[in-house]
Amino acid sequence: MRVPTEASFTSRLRSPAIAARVGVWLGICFAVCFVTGLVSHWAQLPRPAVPFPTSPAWGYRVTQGLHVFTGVACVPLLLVKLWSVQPRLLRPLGPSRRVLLELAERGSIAVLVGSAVFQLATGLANAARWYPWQSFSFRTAHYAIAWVAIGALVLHVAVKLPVIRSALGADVESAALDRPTATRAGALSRRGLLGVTAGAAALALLSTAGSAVPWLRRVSVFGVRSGDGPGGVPVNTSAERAGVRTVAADPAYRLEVVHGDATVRLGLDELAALPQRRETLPIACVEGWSASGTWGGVRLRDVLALVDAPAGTAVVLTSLQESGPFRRTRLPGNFVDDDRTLLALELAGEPLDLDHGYPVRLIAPNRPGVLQTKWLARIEVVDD
Ligand SMILES: Nc1nc2c(c(=O)[nH]1)N[C@H]1C(S)=C(S)[C@@H](COP(=O)(O)O)O[C@H]1N2
Ligand SMILES: [Mo]
Repeated sequence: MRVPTEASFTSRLRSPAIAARVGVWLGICFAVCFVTGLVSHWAQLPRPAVPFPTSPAWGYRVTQGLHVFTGVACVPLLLVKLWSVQPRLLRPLGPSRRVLLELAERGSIAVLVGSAVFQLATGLANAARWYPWQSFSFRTAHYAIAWVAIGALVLHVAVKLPVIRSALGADVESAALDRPTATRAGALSRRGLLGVTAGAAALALLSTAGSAVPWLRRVSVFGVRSGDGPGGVPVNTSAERAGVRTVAADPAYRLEVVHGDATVRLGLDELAALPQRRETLPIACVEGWSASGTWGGVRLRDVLALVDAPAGTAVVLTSLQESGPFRRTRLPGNFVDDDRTLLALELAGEPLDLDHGYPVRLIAPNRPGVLQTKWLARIEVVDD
């Protein structure tokens, strides 16, 4: 078998004209994905140095939807981009005084490609709720590698700026920047390939975005979650899976509210006797899906007033669920103080379904779904 060299690739489509244009789209999707990813990381910090805002209530729904769906759109863009530059990666190293420079350039490309593939693969697996890894935390790894990817991307764009500018400045079919052997007409024109690539990215986006945008639901064949589920809100972990079926349905259930030495235990009747509120707030999962619900229940502040909790203090919420990463969360003071933060007892005018967190769940504005703790057992005021 002959090892291919740069010269063995003869299609005119593998050109800087394509690489630069697809690169711009990929760069835009990557940048949106990076920034919204930082927002998501911030939203999930238990003790953020700068408080994550509680408004707008739908903010995280939008940023996380954008994060996942632009990430999905990156997949076809990255594949076409890699295909268009593949011959260049096989180019022999130049004269010795340039070897170091070229090694640095190729090294940065290897880091960029490796980290981009890692981000897209782990992100997709997470959005599909497939967790093949046990040995590392998804969030930590995805966050760390994001910085590697964005750093390598900025370096890559800086190094390629002259080529990018000439390629974008010339007509897409211009041969001025082509490799000498890239002369064979492809099955498509370059415009045609760009059209197909944009179409594939749009299709990838539309096929998943319906899990957040109701009117797209019917075209979203790959949307992980749709609008079905009790009260029009999908179920993430069921009560069965969380192992709480029996404890959650126990008539002896009491919600424990603790502040220092003060403890109150509230049954469902006592919670129902407190002033009832109604708020329309979304569940916005880190996996990208989201759905709005009208929740009824009591204000968290009203319940904390029963144990004389001062304003601005954080609470730790613990679920009846005995294990699992989402069983305990910390709710920062600005979320505790927000009037819209509820201990929900109802969804869409019906008692909360067992799978949505019956008897009591947290629902707060602009909070990642993963932190909207279900099947609450205990709320403790903390001062650290
Ligand atoms: N105790 C507990 N609470 C939980 C979870 C869980 O697994 N256990 N899943 C979280 C996640 S990831 C999401 S997206 C929301 C989903 O709420 P829903 O199933 O009512 O839609 O609940 C959150 N609360
Ligand atoms: Mo989630």
